[in-house]
Order: sequence, then structure tokens, then C-alpha cells
Amino acid sequence: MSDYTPKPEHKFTFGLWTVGNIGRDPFGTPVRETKSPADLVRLLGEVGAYGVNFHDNDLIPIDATPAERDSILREFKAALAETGLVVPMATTNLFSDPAFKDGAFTANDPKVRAYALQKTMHAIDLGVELGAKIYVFWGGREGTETDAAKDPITAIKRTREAMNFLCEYVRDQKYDLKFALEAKPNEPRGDIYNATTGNMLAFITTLDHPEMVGVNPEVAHEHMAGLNFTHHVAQALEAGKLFHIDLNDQAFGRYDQDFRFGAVNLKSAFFLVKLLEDNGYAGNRHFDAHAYRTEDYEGVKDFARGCIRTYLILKEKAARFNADPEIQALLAEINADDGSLTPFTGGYTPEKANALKNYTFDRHPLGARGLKYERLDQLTVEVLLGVR
Ligand code: GLT
Ligand code: MN
Ligand code: MN
Repeated sequence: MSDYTPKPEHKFTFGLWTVGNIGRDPFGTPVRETKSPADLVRLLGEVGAYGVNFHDNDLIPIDATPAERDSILREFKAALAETGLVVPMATTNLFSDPAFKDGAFTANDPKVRAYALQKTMHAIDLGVELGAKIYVFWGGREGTETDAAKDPITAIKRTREAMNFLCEYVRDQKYDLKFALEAKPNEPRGDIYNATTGNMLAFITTLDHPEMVGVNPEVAHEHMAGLNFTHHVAQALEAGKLFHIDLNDQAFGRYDQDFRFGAVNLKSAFFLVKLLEDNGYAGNRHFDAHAYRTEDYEGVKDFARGCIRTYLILKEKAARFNADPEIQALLAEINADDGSLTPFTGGYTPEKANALKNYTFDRHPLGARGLKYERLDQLTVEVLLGVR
């Protein structure tokens, strides 16, 4: 029997807003009572999490007095000390307050844009005070219902100006902090700008300090758009830009579900875990999800333990896939290279180009060969089903 106990090196984290979700939805009122941030830290300690993340207002309500702020912070820090949990990531709530109904950094009202910058600088100070090394930007309201309302090119320029401003702020304060941009195609706006991780990767190259900025892809957000999440994460990894990751699950084409990791599509969860583990991803594994609305706080713990356990089981399955002689023999066969065309590889030279243009290919055997991907995929499924 394998050991699926979470360890600090796995870096399993949850947001205060995840286990603290009280089950409100567009059609229903809360089903669970609100717990204090300190109590949520204790709950996370119980389920074996390594860290806790928060939006500024998950911790300090937007209208808190200085005295309330001090007492909440004191209790929160005490709970961290008591449980040994750390705060690896923080973020700003730029979507709940009515002031942000037209977005924050992209709002048409310059007062809203300035307020969003001010709020973010204060929230960065708070995150850094508690130890955060990664700062997430999810532009929940940075979008439109009608493009009559906002010029999309202006929106890109406003987002860039805000990110450049905040990068300079972090440099000025000498904070050890990196930014991770999180894409989502829609919800709560009809359309959100920079809708996919790929959009974010392209946008980052246009910033003044691109080295400070990476991405925070989320399973559900690419799945909502019917895209292959693993491919998006691969692009981020390959570019050295996977600064953080939000793990959860989501059926394609449905509302924003934020289900427990692996709850819907185990096969894609498997390929994701395999990608992260095979490539030595060393960042946080953050579960940005919440328990079904049917649950009480015991169910919330079941949810949180389930996220962790499924990740560790899939990690074990990935190791099994990598060690399976039949799977590895098939992969070796699929990737076989007799070396006869090596002279044409390894980069362009005019001589190579000329020789390749004059080479005679027999394309019929290339098309006739069976690739055995059916067999390989079935073996993968059998590893997942536990019979290999
Ligand atoms: C919100 C959203 C998440 C983001 C969080 C960070 S808040 O729950 O759905 O995907 O990561 O702002
Ligand atoms: Mn998220
Ligand atoms: Mn989400």
C-alpha cells in the first residue's frame, strides 16, 4: 500500500476563499457558516496542507477599521505559527466591490483604475509581510458584455500600464516577489481579456520587466473553453513561465464549476500531473476549488483531502507509466530513429537545405506504418484503472 501523506515538499496549498467558500451561488444563499481566517488555517493544518493563500479582503474585510485589521492579523499569524502553514502566494480582490463592476485596471473610469492600483499596492505590502513570493493577478472583471463599451486595444494598453507600474513598485520596495497572470475566458464578465494562458504568455513579452512575470494557469479556465489544459501548461513550462498553478476540475462547456481536482476528467488530470512531475515543477500546487454545496465542514475536509490524495495517486501512476516495460518499449518503437536522416537535422545551413530538397523520399511506407497509439492509450488507461 502506497503512502499518500502530503509532505511540505509537495507544496499543496489552498486559498482562504476555497475551503472558506460558504456555498453561495447565483440561485442560492450560503449553506455553511463563515469561518475566520485563523480557523480556516487550522482546518488546512488538519488536512495536511503546506500553505494558505488569500485575497486582501479574504483576510481583512474591505471596510475593516485599523483596530479590526490588527486583531485579525494577530490571530491569523498565531494560527500560522500554531500549524506551521506558510503563505506562499497572495492576490487582490479586484472583482467583488461594486466599484469594480466595469473592471479594475481596464475600467473606463480613471478613478477606478487609480483606486485599483492603490488597492493592489496595499495588498502586495500585506502579502509580502506574510511571506508571499508569488503575486497572482486574475482579471475577473477585466472584460465586457458589449464591445461598444470599451476599445479592446485600449484595454490591452491599460493592462500593460498597470502591470508595468506594479512591477516598478515591487522593484522600488526591493520585494522578492514575482507576478503570475491567470487567464479565464468568461465569468463573471461576458468575455474577459487575455482569455487563455497563451494570450497571457504573449502579453508578458510586451512588458517592461517580463522576467518578473509568469502565468498561473487554472484547469477549469482552459476546460471552460474546451481547450487542452496540459498543452497550455506545457507551453508555459517550456517558456520558463509556469510560476504557479491552480488545480481543480471542470466539465467542458458547463458553468464555472471549481470542482475537486480529478473529479471530472481523470485522464487529463493524469497527463497534467505527469507533465508537472516529469519536468520537475518546483512551484506551489494550489487547489483553487471548493466543496460541493451539499457539504458541511466535514465535507469540506473530505474535499481538501481528496484534492491532495488524487494528486499523489496520479503522481504514483505517472511513475508506474514511466516504469512499465511494455509502455516504454512502445514509446521507444514510436520514437525510433535509424539515423539515416540525421545529416538534415540540427539547424539550417544552405548545404543542408539544398541536400534535403534533392533527397528522394518514399512516402508510401511513411503513411502505411501503424503507429500503435491505440495499444499505448489502452495501456495508459489500464495503468489508471489499476490493473497494471
Ligand atoms: C476566483 C477565481 C479564481 C482565481 C482567484 C484569484 S479568485 O475564485 O475563480 O480562479 O484564481 O483571484
Ligand atoms: Mn484560480
Ligand atoms: Mn476559477
